[in-house]
Amino acid sequence: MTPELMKEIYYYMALSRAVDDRMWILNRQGKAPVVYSSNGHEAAQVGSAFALRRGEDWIAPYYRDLALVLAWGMTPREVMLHVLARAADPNSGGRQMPAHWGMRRLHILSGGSVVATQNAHATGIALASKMLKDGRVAVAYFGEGSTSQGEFHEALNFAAVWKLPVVFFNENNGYAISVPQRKQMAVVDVAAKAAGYGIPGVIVDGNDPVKVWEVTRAAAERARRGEGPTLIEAKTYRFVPHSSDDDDRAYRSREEVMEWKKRDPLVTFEQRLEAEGILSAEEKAAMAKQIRDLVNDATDYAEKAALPDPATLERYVYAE
Ligand SMILES: Cc1ncc(C[n+]2csc(CCOP(=O)(O)OP(=O)(O)O)c2C)c(N)n1
Ligand SMILES: [Mg+2]
Repeated sequence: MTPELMKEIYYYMALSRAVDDRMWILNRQGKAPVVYSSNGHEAAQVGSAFALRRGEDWIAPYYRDLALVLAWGMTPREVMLHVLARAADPNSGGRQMPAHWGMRRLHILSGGSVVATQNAHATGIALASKMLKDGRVAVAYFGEGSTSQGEFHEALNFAAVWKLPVVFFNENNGYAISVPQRKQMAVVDVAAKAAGYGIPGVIVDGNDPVKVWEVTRAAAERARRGEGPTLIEAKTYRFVPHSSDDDDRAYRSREEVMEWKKRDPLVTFEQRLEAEGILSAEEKAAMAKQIRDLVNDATDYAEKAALPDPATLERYVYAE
């Protein structure tokens, strides 16, 4: 990976953390109804995004994927319009629940709230790509808890049999809201589930964006060669509660959170870039200022934007 790409990945990780932090403030101010955070998952999401053809391939994200959609090309303004449910929200015109990402322009598939369904959707898109021979790869993102759902298994099986150009990207943070992984499944690694479908299952340190980039690139290349899907398991951790409606003190110790915090991907990657002479103090400061300005601009822009007109309430619900 070139130093330029490392810096770009770092930039998007830092941008996401800053947008994320602002979303929580807006929530606590009573302005954003509910917040789902990618805080802690940035390396997995941004590292994988840059291994794909951003805006050209298809992604089927889930609610945890703020850093992913930012790295994919959604602007902070567009994110904030969604977070504050404004009429101009390009994801859904302020109609979907927050963190339900979807943009036709960027090939981000609109998802449902039912976890794991995006695996089946991405598999369907990959089947279309195979029929159209358009060379695109579809990537589904999902938590480890959702791999207990039927759609996960149906999607892997179908995609494997048909050798579809799809990548199943698991962000394993060890919890499904309050349920720890050991109560969710009897295997230690989600990647082990790939064997049941005859496809490769790859485990990667989800807090290292370079390693994530490498395995995602390999999986995308394999998919484009027509050799079929790969299941990637990026092991990571979320540092904040499941959502702004959750209190994680009820189910995990502060000691455990602090232990993982030592491996905060944003901090460790920054330290690495500095140690390797890739990111200077001046560049870091300039980036921080650029990000601060962008987040402030996006917040002001979205706060001033109009809410959806109540007269349009039934639009997209009933045929017109
Ligand atoms: C089929 C289904 N069951 C339950 C829920 C409620 N729910 C929303 S998120 C979530 C936890 C999912 O955990 P995981 O897949 O590990 O993702 P994470 O939030 O940890 O990234 C649950 C149970 C749902 N949306 N869909
Ligand atoms: Mg989880």
